[in-house]
Amino acid sequence: DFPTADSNYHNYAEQTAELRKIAADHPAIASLSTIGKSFQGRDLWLLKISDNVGTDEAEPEVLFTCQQHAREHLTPEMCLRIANRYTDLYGTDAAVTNMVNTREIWIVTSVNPDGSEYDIATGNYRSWRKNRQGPGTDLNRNFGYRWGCCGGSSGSTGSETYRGTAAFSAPETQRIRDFVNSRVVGGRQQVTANIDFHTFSELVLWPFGYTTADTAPGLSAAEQRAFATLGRQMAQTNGYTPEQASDLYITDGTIDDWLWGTYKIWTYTFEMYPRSGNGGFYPPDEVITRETSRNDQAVALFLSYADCVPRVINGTC
Ligand code: 0X9
Ligand code: CA
Ligand code: CA
Ligand code: CA
Ligand code: ZN
Repeated sequence: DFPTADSNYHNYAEQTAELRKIAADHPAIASLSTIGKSFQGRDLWLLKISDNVGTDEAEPEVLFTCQQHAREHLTPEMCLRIANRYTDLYGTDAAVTNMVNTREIWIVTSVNPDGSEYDIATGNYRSWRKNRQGPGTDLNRNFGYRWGCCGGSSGSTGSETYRGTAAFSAPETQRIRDFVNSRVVGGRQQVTANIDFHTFSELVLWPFGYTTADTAPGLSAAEQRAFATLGRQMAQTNGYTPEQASDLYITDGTIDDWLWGTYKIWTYTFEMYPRSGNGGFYPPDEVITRETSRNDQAVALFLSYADCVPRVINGTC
């Protein structure tokens, strides 16, 4: 489990219990299901939050994903904070109520529960990043858009950025792919927007990661401007640095390139606290509330534009 000093972090069983409690306490607006199982057979939980939660309504769908990377334990806390806020504050906070009534919010609190449980199993952190399939695959290099194209991942099994044997060779990325594919209804992708939470460096990143070019096939200058404008506005609220993903370093096979490249889902990667420093993956549990609440406004702004992100540059949808 987590070291005693960090016991306020939620391990997998505690995340599961918290999600069940949220759904049980708010049955009209929250419902818990699973998108399938991890390599080792853990459920990948999916919480839906919306008014008339049992009905698939014609509302923009927004997906929040956390903990692709095992050791990034602050990120499931971020997803749980969103889940708690958008249920507990329903009916009292006007902005929350409005978003719950007009969006369908999907939350996956841990994409990589096998890796995260492995990371804490001995009571001493292991700095584990990948999933637990064989040598471990970096889930954020295993998605099937320009997989392995551009030197942004590794073919070596021992590498921290091992891309796997094929695109979507990891059960966990398959489950995300199948869920997102399942949201094509009447020929139209219902998910309009995603934030994928990571740690660390305090960044707001937008596509593409596979190329340093600002625009590319499937990413027009106007779309790039919308990405950058909303990215900068969100970064204004949390003090993160906004930039294109490839400004950090080239990556290929990441979730954001796949979501945008395949479906034009407006997707951002947030790299949370801290900005830098040793022990960056393991901030003490005392910072959880401060560093997750730091993103409340950015999340609210993001949700408010989920009906039409180009609106941020006076564009239309
Ligand atoms: O390398 C990653 O996957 C992310 N950094 S982390 O330290 N959390 O592992 C950064 C990914 C940035 N690139 C894209 N999002 N495309
Ligand atoms: Ca502590
Ligand atoms: Ca609804
Ligand atoms: Ca819907
Ligand atoms: Zn990460």
